[in-house]
Amino acid sequence: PSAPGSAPHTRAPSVVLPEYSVLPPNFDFPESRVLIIITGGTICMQRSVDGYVPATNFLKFGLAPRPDFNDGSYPDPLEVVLDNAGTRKAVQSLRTPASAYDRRVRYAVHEFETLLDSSSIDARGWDLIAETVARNYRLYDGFVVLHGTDSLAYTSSALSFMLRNLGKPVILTGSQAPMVELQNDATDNLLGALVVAGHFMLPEVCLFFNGTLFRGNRATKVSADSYAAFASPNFPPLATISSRKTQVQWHLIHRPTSLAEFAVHTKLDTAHVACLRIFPGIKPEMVDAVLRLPDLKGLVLESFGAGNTPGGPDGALVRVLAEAVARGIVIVNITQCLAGSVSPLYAPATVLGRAGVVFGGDMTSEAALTKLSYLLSRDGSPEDVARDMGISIAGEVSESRPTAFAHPGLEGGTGALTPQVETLTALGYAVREGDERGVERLVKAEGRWLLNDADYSGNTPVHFAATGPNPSILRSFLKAGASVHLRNRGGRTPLFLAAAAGLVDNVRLLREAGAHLHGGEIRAARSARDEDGNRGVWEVAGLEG
Ligand code: ASN
Repeated sequence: PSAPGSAPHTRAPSVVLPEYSVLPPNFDFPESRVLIIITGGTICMQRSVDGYVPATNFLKFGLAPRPDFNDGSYPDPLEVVLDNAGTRKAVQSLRTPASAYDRRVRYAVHEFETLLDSSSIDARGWDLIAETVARNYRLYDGFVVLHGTDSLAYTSSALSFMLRNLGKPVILTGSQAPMVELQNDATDNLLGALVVAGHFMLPEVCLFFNGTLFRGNRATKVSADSYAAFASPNFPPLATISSRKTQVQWHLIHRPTSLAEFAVHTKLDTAHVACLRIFPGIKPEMVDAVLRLPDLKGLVLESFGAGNTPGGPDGALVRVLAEAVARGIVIVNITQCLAGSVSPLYAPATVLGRAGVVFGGDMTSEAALTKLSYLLSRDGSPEDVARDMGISIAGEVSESRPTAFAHPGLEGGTGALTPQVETLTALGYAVREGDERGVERLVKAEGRWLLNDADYSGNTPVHFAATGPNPSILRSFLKAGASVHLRNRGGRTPLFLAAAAGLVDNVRLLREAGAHLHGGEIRAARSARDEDGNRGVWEVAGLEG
């Protein structure tokens, strides 16, 4: 026994540390497929004796050596469709490491044959981008376009009109400093664009720069050298990035609300339009000379403030403009201010309106010019073009009507509870019962969030309706702008589920709205067709891939 007062000699109890095991490098995170289309621009430039020039093979020199763009798994090649004949080529693809949303982006690259400084892009270049998106539309979940910053806002505006009934994200980006420079903005811009295109089913042409996602036809270049090169003064950003998360403003997202398949409109008429900035003392003869250019069909007039031009004692300038309108030239009045709108607030603008000059609202110069080129390239009278200039096609001009639906999506992280879960469950029940009134009530109550929201299995209301008994419920969801491209956790789209359930009316409706079987689904669809008795339904669902 130890002597009283003396403590027995003991060893300090050992602390048991929990054992952590890191995820193996080949851990099976879900992945999205993105095609990067490279047109040129500073982002892919290298130094030459003449200054920066675009360099080919960006995947090899710019992306493969960087761990943030290449997790080292070198996955199987991805296919890219290259030409009008649909020739497919298997190209090396790379994977990003898992994102904050536990998802990897697997991407392939398609480079323009001639890489451009974007100051040299034209309508033919826009066609090449649009056609590449169209040919590869079914193979990828989203698209990133690398482009110089100089004319980036023109291209993003033009594409927003050319890509009709777009259901998937097309994200344009570039940089002020090339990727190969030690300090650059290229890495963050491209990574941000890839994450947006690979994670969020935004059916818009967007411009991503310096941590901010802009609507493509609302953006404008505001700095020749700052990393904050773009702004969208008349429309809030669609998303921003903070603490590794992308905060999407789903209520601002523009969605196609007609049931129509994705289609491309090419050959914008940039040859017969001009843009003219009013300045104090501008001579009416000067404006007249521009308006008498051979074959001129449209003019964007950058006026003062809320749409005003110099009056002059005899109103000569207004007369010159009115005469041009009478000759069939469409003149669009926009403000040369960075923000705000033209309106008949002051007499000079009102007089212009009376002379037949179209109010361009709060459109940017880039949006006005490309929209005019787009409208002039369709068959229509000057009156049709003038009327349509004032109507929003792709969210380029503010109208009082708000967007109907939004999508809280992944903000809470994968699997996170959203406040709408209970409503979503109730909605799923009403859809399965074919209860149209019940559905309407629920959507009205939570409309802004509900239609593109997903339950624990990743099923959206469109998934429910695709397998539901009432096609008119499905139709109402599609007309309200719900996406047909969202895949559930099993990788299935609403179209696949409808075909598997043999519901041919639902299949037809979904196809009408631009749905198609996604890459991985096609093999499963083929074997289902060969096994079950519903062969016809699978053919309607489209197995051509
Ligand atoms: N001149 C370059 C271009 O637009 C400018 C840039 O990308 N930062 O191609």
